[in-house]
Amino acid sequence: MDKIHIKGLEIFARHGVYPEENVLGQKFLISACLYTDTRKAGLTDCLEASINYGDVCRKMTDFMTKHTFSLLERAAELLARDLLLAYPLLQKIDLEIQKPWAPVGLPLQTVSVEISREWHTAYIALGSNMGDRRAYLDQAVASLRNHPDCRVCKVSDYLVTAPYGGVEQEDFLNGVLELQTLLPPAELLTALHQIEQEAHRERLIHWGPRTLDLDILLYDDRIIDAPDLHIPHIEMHLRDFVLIPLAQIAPWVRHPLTGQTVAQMLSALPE
Ligand code: PH2
Ligand code: MG
Ligand code: MG
Repeated sequence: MDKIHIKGLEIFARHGVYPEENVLGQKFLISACLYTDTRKAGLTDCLEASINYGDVCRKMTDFMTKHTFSLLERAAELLARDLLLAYPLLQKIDLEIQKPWAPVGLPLQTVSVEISREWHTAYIALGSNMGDRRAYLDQAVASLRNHPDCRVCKVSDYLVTAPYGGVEQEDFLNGVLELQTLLPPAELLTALHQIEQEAHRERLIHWGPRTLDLDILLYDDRIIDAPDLHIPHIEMHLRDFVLIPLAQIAPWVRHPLTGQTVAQMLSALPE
């Protein structure tokens, strides 16, 4: 992707672990690489088609002087997030904050923290087979829409499906949504669990009846096998109640392990 660089923006601010640092303040230097598609601005010469780096510098300066944090890590984390939320054309940022006068009592050139943060694309499966199923799914979509670090891009139609997996239970209402998120996978999972809790989800029977089930199907093209989180969802390619709604909103998306598109996985399902 194209990049806009800002190097060595000087800001006098009050971040630090030592109380003197919070009172006296010191110099900070910010460098950033802003990842954005500059093609349209390149063709039209219109500032509105790009990210105004002057504006970004002012925003960084305001942010750094308005707050006082102990850690450079904290300043970098929150500043990166602030910028990713403020500029719709900003896809990713590499951000470095230097503290050249760090009071460590030894002669150093500078210390710094550098981080990379970006918008990720995730597909989430929604299911309910207890109570007002539609209201539970709608509430889940609304909760994700209200989450500050998530943007819901597309929501499939909901469909009634027979229970899969052998447990005798009521029919499900299922759907899938596409999300842009700043949350890493484990934090996204925690956010989904919290929304399930708000729907009074109880984990009684494995694969049993539930008010609300939210599963991460895909997260960019990442492959994750942690004890409590498998991405892609291990059975997504076998489940019509996942593939039918997913094919409605993202038929061309590929399974990162098999390379098959959603449309191909759906047509490979037995009748
Ligand atoms: N979820 C399960 C088990 N079986 N069957 C249908 N039709 N829909 C589901 O969402 C579903 C299921 C475990 O998550
Ligand atoms: Mg599930
Ligand atoms: Mg689940």
